[in-house]
Amino acid sequence: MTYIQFLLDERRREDSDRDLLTLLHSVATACKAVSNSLKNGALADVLGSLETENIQGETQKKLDVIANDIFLRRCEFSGVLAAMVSEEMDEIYDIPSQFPKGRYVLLFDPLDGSSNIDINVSVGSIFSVLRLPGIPDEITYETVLRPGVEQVAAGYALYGPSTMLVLSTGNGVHGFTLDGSIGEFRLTHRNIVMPENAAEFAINASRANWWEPPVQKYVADCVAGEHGPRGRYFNMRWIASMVAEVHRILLRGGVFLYPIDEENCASGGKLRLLYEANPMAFLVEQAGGAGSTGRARILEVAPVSPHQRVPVILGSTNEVDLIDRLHVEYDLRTVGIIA
Ligand code: AFP
Repeated sequence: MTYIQFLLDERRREDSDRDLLTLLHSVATACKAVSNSLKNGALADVLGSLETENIQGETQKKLDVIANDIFLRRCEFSGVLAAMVSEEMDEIYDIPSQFPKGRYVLLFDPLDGSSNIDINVSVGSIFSVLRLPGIPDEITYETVLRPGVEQVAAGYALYGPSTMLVLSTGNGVHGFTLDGSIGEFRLTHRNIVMPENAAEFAINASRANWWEPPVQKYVADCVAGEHGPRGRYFNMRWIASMVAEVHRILLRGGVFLYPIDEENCASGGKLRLLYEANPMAFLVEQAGGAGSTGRARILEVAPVSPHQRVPVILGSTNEVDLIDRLHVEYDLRTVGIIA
C-alpha cells in the first residue's frame, strides 16, 4: 500500500478532513525532495556550512537552508495552510498572498541532526500539524503557540540507509519506506508499538558533570548493570541525531534523554518544544510510550515562544515513569519534605 493509498483509506475510515490529507501529501513530497538532495552528498556540492546562523545561534549548514526552502515551496501552495514555523526561520512564515489559505499550521525542523551531514550519518526532518478553528485573519504568536496535545498529526522522515516516513494522525504510528523504483513511500511498518521495558538508553554522556542528581542516579544505576539496583545490563547508544534515536526506540524500545542541566538551564534545555519535542512525544505516546520533561508531560507544556527549548525524556513507559519518580523524590528532598 502506498502512502497516499493509506491516507485515503484512513480518510474513508475516520471521516477525516481532506485538507489534512493534502497537507500530509505535500509534506511527504518535501521529504522525498530533501532525501534526493542528500543522496549525492559531496558530489552535489551541498555539504558544509554557510556564514549564517539561525535564531538559535547555530551555524547553518547549506543543507539546512536547502531543506527549509524545499518545505516552504512544497507546502505553501497547498491551499490548506495558515502559517508555518521552522527551526531555520526567526519569525512565523505567513503564506504568501498569491496562494489560498487554510486552517492548518505546519511546524517543522527541516533537517535535524545536521551536524551529522558532513560525516554521512543519518539525519531527519520532523513535523507537527495543528488545526485552527477557522482560517485566521491575522497570524500572531497566539495562533501557533499551542500545547502538543492539540496536534492533529506529527511525523518524521529518516534519511538513513533507506528513507522512511513515520506518521501518526492520532490513530497509531505507521512507517513507510521510500521505494526508489516508483518514487513513492510504501507502508512497511503498520501500527508500531514500542515495548514497555527497555534495555537501552541514549544520552550525551559528555554532559554528565552538568546533569541534575535524578539523571545522574538513573544513568549510574543503568551502568551498574547486574550488580546494581536495576539488577540487569543496559546498553548505551548516542547518534546525536534525534530522529535516528527516536526511530530506534520506537522499533525496539529504550529511552532517549536530553535533560535540562547546569549548562543549558538558562535556555530551558537543548531541544525545541514546538517542532522537535512535541511531534516526537506525540509519536512515542501513540506507540504506547511516554514523553516527559522529568517534571511534566511534554504534550501539556504551554509554549511561550516559537523557538522555546524544553528538557526531553522519551521512551518505554516503565523507564520514563522511573525517571519521573527520581525527579519527584529529588524535588521533595530539596524542599525538605522527605529526608
Ligand atoms: P543539530 O541539528 O545541530 O545537529 O542538532 C541535533 C540535535 O538537535 C538532536 O537531533 C540531537 O539529539 C542533539 O541535537 C545532539 O546534541 P549534542 O550535540 O549535544 O549531542
